[in-house]
Amino acid sequence: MNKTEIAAVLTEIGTMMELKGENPFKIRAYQAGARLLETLSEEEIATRVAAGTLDEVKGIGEALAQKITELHTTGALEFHATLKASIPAGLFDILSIPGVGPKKIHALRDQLGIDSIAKLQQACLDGRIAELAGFGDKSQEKILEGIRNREKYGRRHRWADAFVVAEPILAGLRQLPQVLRADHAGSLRRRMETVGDLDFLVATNDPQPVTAWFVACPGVVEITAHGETKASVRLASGIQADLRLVPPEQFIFALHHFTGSKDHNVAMRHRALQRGLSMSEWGLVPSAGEGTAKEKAELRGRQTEITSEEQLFSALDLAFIPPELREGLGEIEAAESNTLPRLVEVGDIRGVFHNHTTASDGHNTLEEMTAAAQALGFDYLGIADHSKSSVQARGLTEERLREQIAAIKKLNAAGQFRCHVFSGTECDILPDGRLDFSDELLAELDYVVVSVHSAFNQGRDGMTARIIRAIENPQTTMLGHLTGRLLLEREGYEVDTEKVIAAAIAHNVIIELNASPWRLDLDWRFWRQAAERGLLCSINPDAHRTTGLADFRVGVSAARKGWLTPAHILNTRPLTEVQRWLAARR
Ligand code: DGT
Ligand code: CA
Ligand code: CA
Ligand code: ZN
Repeated sequence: MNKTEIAAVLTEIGTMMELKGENPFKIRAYQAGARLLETLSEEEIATRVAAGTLDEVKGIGEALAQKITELHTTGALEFHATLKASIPAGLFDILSIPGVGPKKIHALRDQLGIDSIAKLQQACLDGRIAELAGFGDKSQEKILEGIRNREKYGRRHRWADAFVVAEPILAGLRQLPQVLRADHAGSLRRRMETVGDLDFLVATNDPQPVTAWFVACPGVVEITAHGETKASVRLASGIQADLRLVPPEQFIFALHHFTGSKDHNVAMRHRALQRGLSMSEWGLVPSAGEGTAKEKAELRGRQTEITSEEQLFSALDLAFIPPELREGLGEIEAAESNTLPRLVEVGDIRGVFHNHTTASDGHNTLEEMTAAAQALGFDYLGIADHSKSSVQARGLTEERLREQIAAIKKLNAAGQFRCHVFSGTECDILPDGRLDFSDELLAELDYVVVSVHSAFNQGRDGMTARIIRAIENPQTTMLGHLTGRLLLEREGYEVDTEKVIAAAIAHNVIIELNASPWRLDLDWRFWRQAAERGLLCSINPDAHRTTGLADFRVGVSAARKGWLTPAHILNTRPLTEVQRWLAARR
């Protein structure tokens, strides 16, 4: 196991001990041990495990050292497995509700015998939670809302979660000898931020073995339909998946149809009708009663020539519309006049801002993050650890930030990495709109991301004024996760997004497209108009570990849905241009 995986096990042990109401000192030892471990490099951990010197690290006792060693060498820990088996599954379910941590869950179980979400909901409805010490009316209401959201959100999945499930299934389908072509369709292909179910489409002349493979593929827990040309399953992750099978000459029409969206399809069919054609998942044929028999025969002949979506769009006198744009929001008009944007692509991104290290709540060191950024081919990496008010994220004090600035200077000067590192901060926007660090300190940085992490309930006007005040600060370079939403977990706070966008444009401040699959904030629906009005975007992975850097790709998908081109995005620019742009802002 690597250090991040080991740390996750230690943290989970701490959580489970808290659920059981065990000794707080012991609990803290595991939590602190997990954090400490992550500040060490992988090499140091490996060396110390081999030499048996882990317990010489301050904060790692003998018992902890032994457990880390067991995890590092065997990848498992009996103590952890036994502990997990002793806890009712319902308690873990309750953990997924915002606002109820392990300590509170222990109290709920201890005092009211609650060990499932159903019992918790009933206790809230009876008003029994409000009466408990440490809870009250407000937290009872919040728990109820959390349970309701869980039901509402439960039917959908974040895009990235759906994608990792879908990829191996598509790869498996493509390997079957009977499968001539296969692709994703639906919201996954359109790169919606959340996905209801997966849609697969296959071209084949021999469907039976393909459906047989699909309903038996790994992860299937239930077969909900199994017909000749269609099958549906439920997967272990809770995701449902549809497979449709068509003869090869229908593939492109079906792919277009099942990619959607419905609104896009309606507009396309309308356009086809205006041309005397009837468009469906089966094909593009002359509509009944129109055209001569010769014309119809000619069109049927042409249909067999349609083997790509480019050709399909072209048959309706349209430029190819990328799936991300097929939302019925003006893409057909733009394709008709050949004014579709040259959408940003993964390969356009030259570097990424807003990333965390072990200095705050990240899981990898500055050097590890830089090496990972370089391995992704980036020319630059922006570090932006939390500021001092974000205590729960171990935000940096002034002194520690100055140390980090010096460490980054040293790293750049050493020439160990080709990838340049920018010194930044993710500076808290305080409840009154002031920033968490002084102007003098902020001026020492290459760039400043400002974000709201506290006092979410100020109301629309209060929050809008607060954020705009932060935007007006001359030290601010970019605004982080504008609404604070966590997809399928928490709605954003109330804020007048349009006003904030206008203020950012007026003050030449960037708004980030936070590329974390949990956030994708600012939402793609705002970007087209905002960019037209002059807003500059930065696609920021908000990475908290080396693997999180790759999330920039999810951000590129959202940017594409927002009609953004490379010119709208700071981090498509080469290093020297970015340096010049940032310097001009300081
Ligand atoms: P989802 O699964 O809720 O995230 O969204 P989609 O877009 O994947 O929807 P889904 O799985 O129900 O259907 C896939 C596509 O098939 C959809 O985007 C468009 C097409 N489609 C399905 N039903 C209809 C329909 O009744 N009318 C039209 N025009 N298209 C449909
Ligand atoms: Ca779907
Ligand atoms: Ca579907
Ligand atoms: Zn943040």
